[in-house]
Amino acid sequence: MERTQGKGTDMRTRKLQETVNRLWERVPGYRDRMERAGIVPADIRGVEDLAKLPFTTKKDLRDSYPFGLLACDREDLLRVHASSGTTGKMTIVAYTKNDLESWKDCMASCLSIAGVTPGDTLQVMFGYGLFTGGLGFHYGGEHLGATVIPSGTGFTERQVQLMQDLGTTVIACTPSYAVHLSEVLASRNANSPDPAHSLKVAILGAEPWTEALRQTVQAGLGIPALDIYGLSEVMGPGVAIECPCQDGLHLNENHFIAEIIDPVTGEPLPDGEEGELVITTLTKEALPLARYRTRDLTRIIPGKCACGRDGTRIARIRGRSDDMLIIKGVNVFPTQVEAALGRVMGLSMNYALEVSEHNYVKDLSVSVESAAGLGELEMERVEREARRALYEALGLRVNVRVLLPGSLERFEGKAKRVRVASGA
Ligand code: DLL
Repeated sequence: MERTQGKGTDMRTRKLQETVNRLWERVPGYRDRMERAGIVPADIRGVEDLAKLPFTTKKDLRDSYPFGLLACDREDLLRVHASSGTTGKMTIVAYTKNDLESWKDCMASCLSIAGVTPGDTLQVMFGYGLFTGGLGFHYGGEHLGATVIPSGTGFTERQVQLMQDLGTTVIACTPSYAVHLSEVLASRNANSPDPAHSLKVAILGAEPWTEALRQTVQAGLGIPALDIYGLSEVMGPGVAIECPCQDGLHLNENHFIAEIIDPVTGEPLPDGEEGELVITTLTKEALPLARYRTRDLTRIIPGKCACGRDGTRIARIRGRSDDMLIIKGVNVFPTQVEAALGRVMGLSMNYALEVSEHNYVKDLSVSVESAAGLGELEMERVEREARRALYEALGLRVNVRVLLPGSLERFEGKAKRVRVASGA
């Protein structure tokens, strides 16, 4: 099958060559790797030559902490962000003035694809600070001409109050927080005014989520929920977003090239096949990245979207390759568990996974809250059905506990769904 990246325009070719030249001239570590691969910038004549370039990995960023991969003068930096990561050191990412302009453009264009227009009121419920979510949405929203409410994470009652009093039309947060928000809204007195009365769309991202979770959020809030993707290493939110067709995320092609590779061999895969997403930046000055291995698993969706856009589209992210659990030889992604639970009537989308180990054999336990108001018999029924749905989805027997609503922890930022018992 033809690969979408072959569609590179002259403009993209020029930007790619500028990026490769910049890396060659200003980032000794990357130049070394190009030399070891036996290539020079002139070998990259277009997007079709991309695969000649060496990959960049998270480890490269970590090893060069904080500024070893900088491709601009230190005094040209206007801002830094950081990704904490679950293992090891933080990764610092940095932006020049032009980088911040590009980011604003990317985010404004994403918001516009999602149907946000000047005059909308955007409530940003992502964390402000080193995390890129809050400030990414903030400046993108202002750039588009929206009224931005920088409410940040948590304080759900206050979020609801702001939403009601200021007539919020667009909310941005993690999918798991959107579930929590819809629960809080549902628990309010039915006779009081609906705080979500002005909402028209929810833009959700920063963690993997499924179609089942989308349905829960959409039913709870009564508005479409669209998926936005990004990562701090590459920029932050704004790399790709769904349009109202909800059929894959449109890549911001003025700024990025996407490839899908086999995570084991590193070989490029054709459109339609799932593998690891690799991103090359086209406009970044402070931290340009050639073939950055995101470890996120997805595929390029061939063909044109029903909205008419014909650029690169990626499917929703299934998870990170390092989120994959191996239980009794079976590969399990948390999103598979979420999708299976979503098929059982009477369950909520609040769940947690625990991995334990006895005699070198790993076991998976899933705890999930029921929907409100189930009797004892119904609790037993949903538990049986959840066990069966998980067995069918994973081919694995899983311990299941159905809990009363409100039993599990809620998260304001990225949900931490998996707990590994010590010793496992
Ligand atoms: O999560 C940036 C962001 C903020 C994206 C707000 C969307 C909305 P990091 O903290 O560096 O940056 O985490 C990046 O989060 O590699 C994915 O594994 C995951 N991720 C981000 N968006 C999605 C999504 C921000 N829509 C890492 N679906 C990425 C699935 C996502 N996973």
